[in-house]
Amino acid sequence: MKSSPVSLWRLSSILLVGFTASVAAEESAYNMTQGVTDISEKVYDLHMLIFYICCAIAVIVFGAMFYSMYHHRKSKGAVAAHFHESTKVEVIWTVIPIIILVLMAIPATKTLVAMEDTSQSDLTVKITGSQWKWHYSYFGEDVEFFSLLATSQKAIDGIEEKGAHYLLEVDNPLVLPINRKVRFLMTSDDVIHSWWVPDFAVKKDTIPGFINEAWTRIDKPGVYRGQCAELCGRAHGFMPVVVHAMEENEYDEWLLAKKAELEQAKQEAAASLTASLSMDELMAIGEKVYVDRCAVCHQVSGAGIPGAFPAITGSSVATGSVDEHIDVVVNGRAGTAMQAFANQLTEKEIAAVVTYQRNGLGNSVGDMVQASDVNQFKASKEGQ
Ligand code: HEC
Ligand SMILES: [Cu+2]
Repeated sequence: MKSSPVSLWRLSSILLVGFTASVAAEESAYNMTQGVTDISEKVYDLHMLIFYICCAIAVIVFGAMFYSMYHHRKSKGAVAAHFHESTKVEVIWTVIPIIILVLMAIPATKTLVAMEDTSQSDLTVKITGSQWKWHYSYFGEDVEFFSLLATSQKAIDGIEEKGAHYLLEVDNPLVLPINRKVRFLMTSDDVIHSWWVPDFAVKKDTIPGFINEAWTRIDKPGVYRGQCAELCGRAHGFMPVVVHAMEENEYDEWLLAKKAELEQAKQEAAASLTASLSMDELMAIGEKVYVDRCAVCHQVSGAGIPGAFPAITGSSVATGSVDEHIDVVVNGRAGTAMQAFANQLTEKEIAAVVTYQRNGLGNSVGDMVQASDVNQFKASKEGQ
């Protein structure tokens, strides 16, 4: 029995070291990711360093504790000492932790300072959170778009099988070049969201009325996924972040193609202002827009959620004056979750979704709204 305390000590240290080593194993599912940027690497190293320091402290403190409890136990005839107020001990157990804390603060501060240094960036992307999607705008490039959840409602409801990237897939991912310093300017249209991509070690709140800065320089091409990390309302879990990191030349090509695509969409939208669509066409486009963009609040059936989101079925707006209906959709309702869709949807889409709300979802007003009506409405408001 004499060797017991020693083997106990040994056992506990073996257990701890074993646990630490397995947790530290590369890309363990239980550990932080090492990521694909210099900063994420630094954050990971910092995390591991602090973790090992904690482990060492735990081994020493618990080791001393268990050893004393075992070695000086009552059945062995140990008698408690009766000293207190030892200045020497108090100084030691104050000074040692202070030294440890200072030693930990040095690398932590270095990493934090590096994370905040957004200077000398090669490109700037403005990220705007809004319920419940992200908007990306490339500074000086005339490229901007919304990024919406791409997982189907059926998969969410469990009717369809859930894919590999369930709730972590979007229609338009943010595309970034590798090896270039990207500065992010982050803000929000409504409530506080947080743009988080673990692989970049970037996680920053987007706050209405404020602009926060962050940056990244990605080392490896790939698709990186993240989420909104700030509880932002009902569909908080449905606004993922997907970043497609490309080789630099690929990115340049993508940017050109995207510009051309957006330009073409603009021209089509302009052309559609004079086109007159049939009721069937309006309803078909309107239903798609409604399901994609409005149903998250007003529900696919149009029933809304009592107390939070008004029903469209039987709504006095959706069955009342067309102008007021267009007004709500174009300008939103200030101070509520009903956002202004003027810059999110084309005139054609607004016309279609308004028509759909008036003639679908249990309503049957019978009138049609064309893109030109929406355009006229906007023009009349501009003069005021
Ligand atoms: C983020 C949630 C949200 C989304 C998305 C949303 N709405 Fe709304 N909507 C609201 C809220 C909240 C109100 C009530 C505003 C108020 O209190 O005046 C509202 C009100 C309305 C009304 C007036 C209803 C009434 O009876 O007062 C219409 C019409 C409407 N929304 C149309 C749309 C359309 C069209 C879309 C999609 C393009 C859409 N909404 C998307 C939250 C939303
Ligand atoms: Cu959010």
